[in-house]
Amino acid sequence: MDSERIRIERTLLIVKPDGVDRRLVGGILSRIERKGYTIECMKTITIDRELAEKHYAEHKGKPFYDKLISYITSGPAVVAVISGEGCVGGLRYLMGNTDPLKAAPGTIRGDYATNVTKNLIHGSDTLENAEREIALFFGGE
Ligand code: D4T
Repeated sequence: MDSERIRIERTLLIVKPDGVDRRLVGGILSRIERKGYTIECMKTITIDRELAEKHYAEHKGKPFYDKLISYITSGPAVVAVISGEGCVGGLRYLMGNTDPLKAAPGTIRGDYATNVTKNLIHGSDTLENAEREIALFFGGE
């Protein structure tokens, strides 16, 4: 019934450089599509330092910040807008814990990663951040 439907949201997905390098893009996107979400648009880019610093502005000054920026700019990444019912939180569930060693089996990070920096995938954490990140990566397109 319509009243039980959760609202359609949009979120920003990044398959990070290790995911592209390890040829995991297709497998990750397949899980997201099987869940019922839609890939609205997608591109492969090498994220430059300026864009990385804007995206991760909230982490500036943290001990892992420099490593994070050099990793996310280290090679091609796949960036996509995903849509679907409750997909901001839903994609975060599919991704699993930020630290892949704590991510449950069956989640993307739980199944495919071991390292908190090389944790394969990013998904926006709130609706507000999703809109900000989509504008950052796809603004003007
Ligand atoms: P992202 O933003 O990449 O989707 O990751 P999360 O939303 O799951 O986690 P986050 O924002 O807290 O961390 C951003 C990014 O920093 C790396 N990181 C994080 C790290 O290298 N060491 C750490 O201790 C933490 C907390 C991993 C993801």
